[in-house]
Amino acid sequence: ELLLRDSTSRALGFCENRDSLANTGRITVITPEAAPMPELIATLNAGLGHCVVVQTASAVLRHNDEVHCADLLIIPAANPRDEAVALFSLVSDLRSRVDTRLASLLVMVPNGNPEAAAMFLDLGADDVVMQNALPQEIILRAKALVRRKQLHDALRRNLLDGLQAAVTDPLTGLFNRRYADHHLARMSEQSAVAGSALAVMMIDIDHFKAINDTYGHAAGDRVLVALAARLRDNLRAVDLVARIGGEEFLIAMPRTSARQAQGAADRLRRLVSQTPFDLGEAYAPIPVTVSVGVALSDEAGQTQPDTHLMCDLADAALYRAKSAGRDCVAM
Ligand code: GH3
Ligand code: MG
Ligand code: MG
Ligand code: MG
Repeated sequence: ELLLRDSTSRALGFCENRDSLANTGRITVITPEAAPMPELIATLNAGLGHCVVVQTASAVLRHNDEVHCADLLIIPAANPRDEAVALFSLVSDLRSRVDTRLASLLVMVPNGNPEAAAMFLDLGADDVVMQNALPQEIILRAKALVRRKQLHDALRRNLLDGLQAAVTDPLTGLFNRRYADHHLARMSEQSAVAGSALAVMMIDIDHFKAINDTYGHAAGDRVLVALAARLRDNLRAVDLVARIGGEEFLIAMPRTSARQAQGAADRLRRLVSQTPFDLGEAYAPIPVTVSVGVALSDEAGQTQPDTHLMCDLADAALYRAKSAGRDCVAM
């Protein structure tokens, strides 16, 4: 079955089906103009399975989302000179666009035109094949390029998953302590450059041991998850929120004055205490309070904030908030 689509049809159905196509890969032939190439398509479909899509070049460049799922883009040979020039710019466009730059790219070159072959490779084609090559050669090159793209995808996914796991607290999905240390150092550099103040808060749940003892450890975990979401949802995208201990959270807020930090800390404290945590039918809503310690960098911002010192100061402030009776903010 040949999927021939015009510039207005959508490729999404094709992409959703990607697992069933994984053996042969997702292959899109890009024609310089609207003309389909029955011989080439028949060759590819016979050798590769039923998975070849044809797109015109203008449609590919107009609709980003129609080709981003291709493993292999094949560009047939262009014989007239002006068409060849258009293909040079098509290839360099495909190489630079975010939705196509990771796809393998195979260009078919007019017979006896080694200059064009070199030019396409130089512009970023992964491989070239002469127009009069045997069908087996075209198929084998296409298969190798599909395998290479799928291997790259798998490696990239593993790498990204690993990076994500390395910076994330698995229970709450917040950043973990390791990432928080790293990110705080960057925030400190930025606040020194901008000459603005940085605020650091330590938030610790009050009598969390009693919550575990009363409702069970599983309920305690769900309180941690819900509280993490409540914090995250009520801060700016530029603010850092991390779970740095069992029931301890660190928040860092750039460009934040002492008054603003105090206000934010008290707003978060009330956000927790004013609405008990509803874990569903099995539990009565669980009342939770937190204590907050706040530290502020030198507001003049002349020197780079020492983030270790700021964390120690925020910890000391948290200790004072606990001593003052909990459910309060200390600076
Ligand atoms: P305080 O107001 O002084 O902070 O009292 P607290 O009970 O919160 O403090 P403490 O440090 O004595 O106890 C913290 C408790 O948090 C003890 C530990 O069992 C619990 N805890 C730590 N990590 C987790 C977790 O991941 N899940 C659950 N459910 N409990 C945890
Ligand atoms: Mg404690
Ligand atoms: Mg506690
Ligand atoms: Mg604690």
